Amino acid sequence: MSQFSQKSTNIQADGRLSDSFIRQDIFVCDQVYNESTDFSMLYSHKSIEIGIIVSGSGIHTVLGQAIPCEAGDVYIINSNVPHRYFALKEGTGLTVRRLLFEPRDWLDDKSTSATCPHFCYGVFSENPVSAYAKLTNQVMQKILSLCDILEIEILEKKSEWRNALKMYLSLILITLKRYTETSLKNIPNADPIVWNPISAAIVLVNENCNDANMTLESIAESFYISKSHLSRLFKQLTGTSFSTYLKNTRLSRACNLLVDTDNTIDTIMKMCGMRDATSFYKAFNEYTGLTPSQYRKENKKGENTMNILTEISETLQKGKSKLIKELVQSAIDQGIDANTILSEGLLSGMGIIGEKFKNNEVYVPEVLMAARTMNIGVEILKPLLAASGVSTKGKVCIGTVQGDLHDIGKNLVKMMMEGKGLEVIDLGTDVAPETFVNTAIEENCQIICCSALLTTTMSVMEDVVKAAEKAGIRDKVKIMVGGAPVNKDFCQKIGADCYTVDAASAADAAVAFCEAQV
Ligand code: B1M
Repeated sequence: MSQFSQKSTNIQADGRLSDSFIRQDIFVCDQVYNESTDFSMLYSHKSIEIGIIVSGSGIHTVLGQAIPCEAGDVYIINSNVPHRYFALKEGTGLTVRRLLFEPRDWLDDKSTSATCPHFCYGVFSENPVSAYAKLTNQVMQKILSLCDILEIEILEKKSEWRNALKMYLSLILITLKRYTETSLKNIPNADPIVWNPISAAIVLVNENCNDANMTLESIAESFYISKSHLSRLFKQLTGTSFSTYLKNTRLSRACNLLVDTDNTIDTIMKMCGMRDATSFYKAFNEYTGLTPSQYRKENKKGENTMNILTEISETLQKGKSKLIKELVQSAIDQGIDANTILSEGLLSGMGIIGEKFKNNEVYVPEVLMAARTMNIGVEILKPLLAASGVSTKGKVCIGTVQGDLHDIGKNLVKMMMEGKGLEVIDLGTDVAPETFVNTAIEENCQIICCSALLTTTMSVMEDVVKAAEKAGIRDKVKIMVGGAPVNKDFCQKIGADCYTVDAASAADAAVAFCEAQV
């Protein structure tokens, strides 16, 4: 995406949240900040935003003022305040976990009033624009795990989800309120008397920038203040003149419309309140360095920019589970083979997340979201990966060994085995050696399949072999092992029967075992 784009999905044109009254996402900010970054490139929406920097460091621009930020920082931004995160230099980025909500949607008027010290506006008692807190690692983990629960509530919409959301959001706010009181810096400190008309003017511009008749004068009139007073306040607070702000907001909207819609350039020009083509083309070129059609060509997703498999990989890394469904389906519709979608899209994204996780560039919440996104993508591929209508060739039990909670690989192995016509009993994760063995006895399984992802849990596989020997079933049951840290030597060393590197070969090997027994 170009540095001029400021798309924010789920936020409607009027700045409100579209499908849920709390929205949360994780995004990586890799666009580089430079001194000339202008005010109109900042986001502003009609909701309060909590931004948690989970990794990296960069610049947080609030009202055009650049504030350095790093992992562990939390910002709470009041409604309508233009702000945005940027990377410091090319190739670096910061990851922000963001929560957006409209206080009036979930609290009564009394609690959301500026005088109520407990809830969101209480956070802004010191500064109407933003509040800042530097969190200790422990508090950060607490907030992130509350966000995890929120995410699950939002996704699953459990029966009492609204109440649950309210409760978790309140907990987050109360914790943050305490920490912002001891905050290191408050940025930028704006006087409400100065800030409020400017905030309102910004909202008006954002909502009505398609109106070619909108002027500083008409806005000043609607607030019963003089044009020169508004103009002075605007420049003083934002560092940008009103006319530049208005023009750039229109151009920024034009950029988004060029990328997000197939409207003609003429229609887009009108939708952005630009009066005539000559001045639009000139201003657009000054703003982006490109003509509108060049801009569209360079930035429009799909055909010529991002390959869909790369997009799947990137979407998985960002943990966008809703979007992954559409992308995987559209890759299938484009005729891309399911195995390719799995390996070059989903698994490739998971590999990158794994590397970042190793290097402390992302943390458990991001990995969890990526894992969930992976599972959702795999669900769509499932019928294609598994050959249907094959009669049962044998029975196996499978699980991730005790102490280990990783289940993506195990689930893939299960799916592939089912696809090959095996009946699979899934024991889940954290499975004790005795559970594998007892299940094999009770269910008459020909194979026990053990998966492990941690070097510390690999040794449990040897315990499974020993437990099978102890129970006297070792000659009746095959033991298969797999998972990233496992290899052939290890398999032989512990006395297991078979190691395979991936899920497909595990399924082939299992079928071969069962057929040999018949
Ligand atoms: Co964890 N994690 N994780 N993690 N995690 C790894 C494994 C790690 C390599 C990351 C890293 O540091 N680079 C590292 C292990 C280091 C080590 O032991 N050498 C690690 C760690 C340290 C941890 C925690 C300890 C982190 C922490 O809490 N500080 C913690 C442990 C929790 C626990 O289990 N007790 C933890 C937690 C998690 C999450 C919960 C956040 C999440 C798991 C979510 C889930 O599974 N539902 C998670 C994830 C997702 C990963 C990575 C990023 C991805 C694993 C994965 O699903 N890969 C992983 C890094 C990485 O692998 N790049 C990492 C995709 C999957 C398809 O591959 O499972 O290998 P895999 O399966 C392959 C093959 O191995 C084979 O088939 C599949 C391909 O077709 N296969 C078999 C698998 N089982 C088989 C069985 C067979 C045959 C083939 O026969 C029976």
